Amino acid sequence: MNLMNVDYSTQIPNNVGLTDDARVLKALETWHPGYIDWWKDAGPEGFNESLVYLRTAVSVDPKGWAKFDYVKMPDYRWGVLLAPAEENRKVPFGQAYGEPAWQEVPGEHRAMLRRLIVIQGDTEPASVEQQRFLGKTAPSLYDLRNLFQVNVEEGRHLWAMVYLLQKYFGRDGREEADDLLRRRSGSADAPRMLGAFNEETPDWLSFFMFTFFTDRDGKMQLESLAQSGFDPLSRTCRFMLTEEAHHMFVGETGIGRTIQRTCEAMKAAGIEDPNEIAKIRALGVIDLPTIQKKLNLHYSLSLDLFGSEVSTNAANAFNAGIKGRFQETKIADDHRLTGDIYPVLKLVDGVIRRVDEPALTALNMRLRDDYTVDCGKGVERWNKIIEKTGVKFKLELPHVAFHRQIGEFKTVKASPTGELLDDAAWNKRKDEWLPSKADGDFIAELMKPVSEPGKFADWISPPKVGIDNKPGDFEYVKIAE
Ligand code: BYC
Ligand code: FE
Ligand code: FE
Repeated sequence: MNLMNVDYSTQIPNNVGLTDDARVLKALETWHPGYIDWWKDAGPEGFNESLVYLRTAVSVDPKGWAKFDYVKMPDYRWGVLLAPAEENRKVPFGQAYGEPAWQEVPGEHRAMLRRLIVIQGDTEPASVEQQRFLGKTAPSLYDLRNLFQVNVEEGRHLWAMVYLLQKYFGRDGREEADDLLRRRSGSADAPRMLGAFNEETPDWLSFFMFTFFTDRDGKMQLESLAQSGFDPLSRTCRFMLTEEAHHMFVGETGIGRTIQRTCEAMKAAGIEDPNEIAKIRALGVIDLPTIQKKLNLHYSLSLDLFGSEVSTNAANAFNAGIKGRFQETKIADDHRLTGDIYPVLKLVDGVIRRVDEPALTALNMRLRDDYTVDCGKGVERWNKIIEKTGVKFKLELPHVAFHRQIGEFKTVKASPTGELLDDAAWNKRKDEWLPSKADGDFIAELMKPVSEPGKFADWISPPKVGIDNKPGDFEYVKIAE
């Protein structure tokens, strides 16, 4: 079989030869009903009978891997897809640098590898759970379809990790696979593993921020795992990254269209000052300072996903050849990092300072820095949209010490510019920097569903082009009554 193409003859579409792997096929088929139960219990509420115009992977050929068609979401063909094997691939970093990549789990790194795969797997269904109710308030059928596309693909990412667990981790892999369906975002007794995945995604502005900032953490983490010396993980993550691009597109264009609409409404009403919040809100659009607050929230929550700036876990994973750096193979150094240093922002005697740390323990910080650069480019593109309308306002990423729950700055309070504050000063000003209850109520009021083909809610501009080049009035979702 050509492993570029996907085998649809089994219940679980795949390009990993499941027809010849009875044990794993059986394990996945046994897991499948629980997954469908999870989807119905925790996935998009109220749309399981609707026909959604979705893309499904039919190949892993970068030149043409997807087809578009109407499907009911529970019938979506969630599959196990690995990017093509790279011939003679070598472990690209760590102590085993240059040795042939592993096709089986190295015994001594089994626990670490399992933990990373489980954490990665846990985030995927968590995001679907967080986005469960958004379908009820979608600003258009186009946006509704994009939400569902993201949701089914996050579901597929769970399948991707569950395949690795079932194939390579025997009995404990099976137990972990079951636990991935048992935990729930925000649950008191069985929460999801990482902080940001237990937060709410209450409205569409949050959804767009989440897909811009949190899916981008996904991109960075997948990029580092795609470097893994454990080849099946590398190939799995490489294909997931192909899908991830669309998730970040949804976030970036969603915010871009919101900004566009706000600025146009301000101009049309002759409002020059972006801080005339009441007047701007009266136009039925979201004022830019509130968008900045949402940005502050989602960026800071996502920074927490990188773990501590200084981490022996990160050093161990790198030494072991399990988790590399962003674009590891493009970096010109010895890929072992013994003796190297990296500057880390730390809190030293109550002051934020850059301190040289061993590069190996500073890997989380390095990945987070790469992430910040990537986020910054998107923010620049948003600012271009504002600038073009003539409105005087600039969105900015807050300082990394702002509003942190994990790492160096979790014990202090800092303003978005990185000024350290006492509790009293923080409490007095935090509503200027993070969405307040009143901001949430205002946004919630705007969230009225629009389900007529080609129509959009008043707070957001239409997209420039349709999905799969469809015309503006295309019926992306045929909603079942
Ligand atoms: N919340 O050495 P440390 C995605 C724990 S998103 C709660 O600082 P390490 C997606 C940590 O477990 C990408 N706990 O950190 C996006 C450890 O506990 P133990 C998901 C946290 O291990 C949108 C302790 O604190 N993938 O795909 O170097 C939609 C000290 O840890 C948190 C991955 O994250 C937290 N935020 O790095 C859908 C990749 N942070 O061991 C999907 C896999 C840390 O002492 N995961 N802790 O009990 C990893 O690479 C690493 O586990 C982390 C943490 C980067 C997350
Ligand atoms: Fe994902
Ligand atoms: Fe994603």
